[in-house]
Amino acid sequence: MNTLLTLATAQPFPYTFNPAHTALVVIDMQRDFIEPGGFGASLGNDVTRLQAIVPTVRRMLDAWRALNDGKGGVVLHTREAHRPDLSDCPPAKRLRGQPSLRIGDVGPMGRVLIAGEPGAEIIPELAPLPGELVVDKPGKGMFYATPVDALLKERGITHLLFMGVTTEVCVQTSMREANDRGYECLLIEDGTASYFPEFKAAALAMLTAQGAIVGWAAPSSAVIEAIT
Ligand code: TIU
Repeated sequence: MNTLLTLATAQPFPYTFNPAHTALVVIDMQRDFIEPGGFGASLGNDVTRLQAIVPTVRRMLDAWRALNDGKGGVVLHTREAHRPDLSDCPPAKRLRGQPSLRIGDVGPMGRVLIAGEPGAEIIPELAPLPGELVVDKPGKGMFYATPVDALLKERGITHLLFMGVTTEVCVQTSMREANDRGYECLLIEDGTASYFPEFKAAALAMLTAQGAIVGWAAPSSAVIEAIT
């Protein structure tokens, strides 16, 4: 689909994008954040709040994958995952606080937040399809120490639609990094979740304030209606 579309109800004002130059970004929908026994739970969080968005994320993904007669639009999945030798995990990150399991420790889903371990995989319901981009990132933002900017530029991407977890940590950081690099960003508000609902609400408000200082927000239904 190579045409300009406008989401008239986007906040804080209408958002215009061309699906041919837009990537759907799915941040860190990994077992380690969404299932019991992973990194999110080890930090003391209730993971059920994150499970609630899975059907919505899947519906949005299915609609995006149906673009271009089923060939799909550009999809980027990120994973927060470190190398097995932890050379890309600063001690400041690993040693912070008193989690029940630290990054690299062996938990019920293998070594916590380590690339290749079961817990670091994207949940099966949202598994990437062949041809979709999958990038491991050592930080909260998807541009830090990753090839994401080059991968998007090679594909002519100028606009990003964000989903994933958690809203105020990896999603917000990635959206801010993208905004600073000149991408026009929209957060799909029912396709993102936080362990803290008040933080999700605050993140949505601060990203879209001051005339879309970081970007826009809209529900998945508006995006799906526009592209189908
Ligand atoms: N703890 C928390 O809310 N989030 C993270 O540690 N990583 C992501 O958001 N992916």
